[in-house]
Amino acid sequence: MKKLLCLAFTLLLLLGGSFAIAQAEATNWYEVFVYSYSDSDGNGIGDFPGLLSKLDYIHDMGYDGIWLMPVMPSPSYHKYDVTDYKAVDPLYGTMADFKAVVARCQELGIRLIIDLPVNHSSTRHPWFLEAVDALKIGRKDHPKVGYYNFRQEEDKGFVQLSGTDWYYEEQFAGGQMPDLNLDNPALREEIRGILAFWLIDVGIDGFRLDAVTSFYTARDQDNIAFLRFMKETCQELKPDSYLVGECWKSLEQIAAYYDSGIDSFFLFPAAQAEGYIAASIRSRKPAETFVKYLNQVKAAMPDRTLAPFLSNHDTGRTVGLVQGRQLPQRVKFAHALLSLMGGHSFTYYGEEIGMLGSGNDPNKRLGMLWAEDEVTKDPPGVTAREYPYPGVYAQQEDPASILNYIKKMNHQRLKMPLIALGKTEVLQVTEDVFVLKKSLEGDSLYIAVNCSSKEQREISLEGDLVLKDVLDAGDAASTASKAGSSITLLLQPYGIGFLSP
Ligand SMILES: [Ca+2]
Ligand SMILES: [Ca+2]
Repeated sequence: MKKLLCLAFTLLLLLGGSFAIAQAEATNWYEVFVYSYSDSDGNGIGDFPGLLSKLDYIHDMGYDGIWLMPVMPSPSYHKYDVTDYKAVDPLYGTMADFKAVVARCQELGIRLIIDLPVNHSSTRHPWFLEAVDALKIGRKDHPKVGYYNFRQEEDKGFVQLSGTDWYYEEQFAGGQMPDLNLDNPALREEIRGILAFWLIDVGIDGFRLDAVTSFYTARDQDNIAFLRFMKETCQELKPDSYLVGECWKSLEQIAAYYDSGIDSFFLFPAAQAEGYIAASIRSRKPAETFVKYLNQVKAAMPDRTLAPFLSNHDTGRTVGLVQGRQLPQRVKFAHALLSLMGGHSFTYYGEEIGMLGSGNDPNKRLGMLWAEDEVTKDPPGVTAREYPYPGVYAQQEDPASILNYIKKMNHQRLKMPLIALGKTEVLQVTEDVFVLKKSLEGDSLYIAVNCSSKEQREISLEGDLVLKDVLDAGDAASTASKAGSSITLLLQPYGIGFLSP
């Protein structure tokens, strides 16, 4: 029996061999703000048990990775200023509640990463409080003073410590987030301990690294060196851990940061209103425009694992980017273009139901709309609150909803890993049609896309190809017919066909 099992396992390994890498990494990531996701105890604020109750939904939607915005104790609602790097905020629940989320993610095959803001701490972190107390009594050699960037002269980005002639670095306006001195050896040891705590003791799969270009202000090479330390440390602690960095910069700068060895960096140039995806959709030559951007990305970083996204907690949401209030098909197609960029795509919670968010930050972090009577309370400071499309439960019942489109798209990415992980080549492009070939280890997938919002398009491809699936934004289905050695697709407006040899 043991031998048989062993043989079956070997066969599985052999069969699965060509996608061994694909299965180990998540490609469909979902960003969750716990505060605004799901409330379990009726206080109106999202929490870990609430998130736990929605993990089956996330899994069912075809997401195989989750990024949680900061979960560590913090005085702010967004929690990007941490007071304890080895605990969870009691507002969200206990560590046991968090570990239940970790365990269920593991059962569902979902990779879980958390936000790690180590550019700065909270002013209320004990390290900072100890440092301040020490400086107030003239003890500038106190070990915790070395954890921060204190100096005695005024400078841009420095805030005066009240009652002293000392200033501390604070690069984010507000004075509540003092910059950590990442060169300090004792602090580096603390950080190693923090990474070990989460990866080993708690059992998560990695981190989203916040504000990586601010580690050392205007010193890219030092930032890259610190990121290399982070990657090497995580690798040592947990070889298959995953790190994704927030490098909110140009394509060329992002490409340079990949030299740190960090797995991925968010592809900011693809996101937001002026980004590749929204700009392509608004263009009069959408296919040409999108392909031009794909080629730019490929030229800048031919062998990197991309992390494209449309929107996140700091940006406007997709509905606003593509004037999608009245045009759900545009919202759907924006997500399809995101999916076709390749790599690990990141989708902000609520995008799958076409939530809206723009203006000040809290507006971009509204409660997830499950139903009219199931939504968390607004984060503090919200000035605009509008949900242009129905909630999750209503959209689940509607085959034409944005939610069901994204669900189908996510599952296509899981079934056809080449969409995310294949090397991309452009085979054809006209003003509003393009064909991509994605290849990996001898396998290939052809993807034909009609970027026209109104017209059907016919596309012929040579070779013995079979239509595997279609993705349509409207009611009519795209089709294919074979004639001799070629196949002709009839693609509906915004229709996509997937073919393989
Ligand atoms: Ca709650
Ligand atoms: Ca810094």
